[in-house]
Order: sequence, then C-alpha cells, then structure tokens
Amino acid sequence: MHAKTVLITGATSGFGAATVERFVAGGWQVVATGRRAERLQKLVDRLGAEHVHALAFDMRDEAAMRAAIAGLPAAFASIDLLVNNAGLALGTAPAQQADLAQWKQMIDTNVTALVTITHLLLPTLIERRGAIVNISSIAGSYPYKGGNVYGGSKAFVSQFTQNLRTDLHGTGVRVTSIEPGMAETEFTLVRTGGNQAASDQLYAGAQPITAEDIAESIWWIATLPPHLNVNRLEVMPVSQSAAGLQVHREA
Ligand code: NDP
Ligand code: 8X3
Repeated sequence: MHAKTVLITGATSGFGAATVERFVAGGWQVVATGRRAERLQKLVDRLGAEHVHALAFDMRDEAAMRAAIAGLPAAFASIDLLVNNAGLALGTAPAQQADLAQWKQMIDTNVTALVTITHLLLPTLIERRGAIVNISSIAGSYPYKGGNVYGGSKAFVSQFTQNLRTDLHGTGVRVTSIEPGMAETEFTLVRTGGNQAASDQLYAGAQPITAEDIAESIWWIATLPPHLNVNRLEVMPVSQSAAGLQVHREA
C-alpha cells in the first residue's frame, strides 16, 4: 500500500509545523507550504526529502500557488488530505480604529486563499476519496472586542466547511472544521506586530493549547475509519470559557 500524502498550509510554525512532524511520524508523505522558505528547508533537512516536500509561496499569490502545486513531483502529487491551516489575525483594535489594510490581508489569507487552494485540489481529493481539515477558530463563534474581521473570517471558514460537506455528499470526501481556542504559537506575535511581551503575558499562567495538541487532533480526525466524519471540533484550554454579554448604560 502506498503512503498517503497530506498538504499542510502554514507549515513554517505553530499548528502547521507540529502537524508536519505528526504526519511524518505516522508514515505519511507531507507537502509543507509557507512563505518562509528557510524554515521549510529546515523541516526537509530534519525529516528527510523523501518524506517532506517544501513549497514556498505566498498563499495570496494565486499564480504562485497554482505553479507550485502543478510542479509537485510524482511522489507528492496525489494529495489525500488538505489541511487548510495558514492564517493570521492582525491587530486587536476595535473596528472603528482598525487598519483597513490589515482587514484586507486577513480576508485575502484566511478566506480567499483558503477557498482558492481548496478549489484547486478538489478534483484530486474527490478522485482519491480524500479529506479536508480547515483550521477555523472559536473567534468565528464567540465575539470578543477586537475580533472584528478575524472572527468574521473564521465564521466564514466554519460555514464554508459545513457547506463543502453538503456539496461533497456522496463523494466519500470528509470535511472537518477545527475550532481551537487560545493556543500558544507565533499567532499573538504576528497579531501584535512582534510584541513578545504581549504574547508572553497573554499565555502566562493559562496553560494554553499547544501546537502538538492540535496536530494530534488533526491526526485523529485523519485516521478515523473512513465511514466517520467529524463535522466540527471545538477545543479550548480548561482555563478558557465564554464570558457573556455586555450592557452599555447612558450616564
Ligand atoms: P502561527 O503564526 O504560528 O502560524 C501561521 C502560519 O500561517 C505560518 O506558517 C505562516 O507562514 C502561515 N501564513 C500566514 N500568512 C501566510 C501567507 N500569506 N502565505 C502563506 N502562509 C501564510 O499561528 P498558528 O499556528 O496559531 O495559526 C495557524 C492557524 O490556526 C491560523 O489559521 C490561525 O488563525 C488558527 N488559529 C490559531 C489559534 C491560536 O490561538 N494560536 C486558535 C485558533 C485558530 P509564513 O509566515 O512563513 O508564510
Ligand atoms: C485564535 C483564538 O480567541 O485568540 O483564533 O481569537 S482567539
């Protein structure tokens, strides 16, 4: 039996990098994507070029994405699983103070690029009765201050996942949305424009989800018997829970 192949977007850090490790450990072929080519190369050097193939491109560049996937060597070209993980939050300001360019970058990455690569790989995934795991977020279900477009983009990912599932009815393709809560990765560093102190402060004492926790969840979903589909998986650290509604009163 041939090894299965997974394409993981956003494999240069956090959930994506941990997922590369998990699937190589499980005997899969891995296509690892991201912008930071040197980080991808380190994965290839450590895990072996026979197991990991690096594709460095910006997810927002559709031509680069198409060229990279069209150029996959035969040993990595038959994708059984697409893990749509690349994504980001930018800024924590309320909508009325937010930067429009940051909003557009989140939509371009979290929404437009995700649907583009999904559309591109759907024929292969259908042919192989494969699977798609989309990394959404609790931010798509629970509003919080400063979540504005990030949360909106993740609500799209969650609903797109369920709509895909309906459209793919009868194809055997499995589709899952994973919706994690607070997880310690480079996420907050990126969101705050490189503020390590803010990142450390957010996670301090909270025992957040780890990248390995999410990688293990993806592995579990991918290796369930083929008649089972996890539609959505919401995961939080025990230290995190919903905090309710707010009321503004005129003075
Ligand atoms: P990281 O910042 O550690 O990883 C994000 C990954 O996305 C990086 O590999 C980055 O690669 C890639 N990426 C971002 N923009 C682009 C782009 N334009 N082109 C290609 N790749 C891109 O964060 P996480 O691991 O935490 O995030 C992974 C996913 O999980 C995201 O979708 C995020 O929204 C989601 N999530 C995170 C949570 C958390 O609390 N950490 C909770 C819930 C969901 P590079 O910069 O090299 O291009
Ligand atoms: C990341 C989780 O709660 O910081 O998607 O938005 S949260």
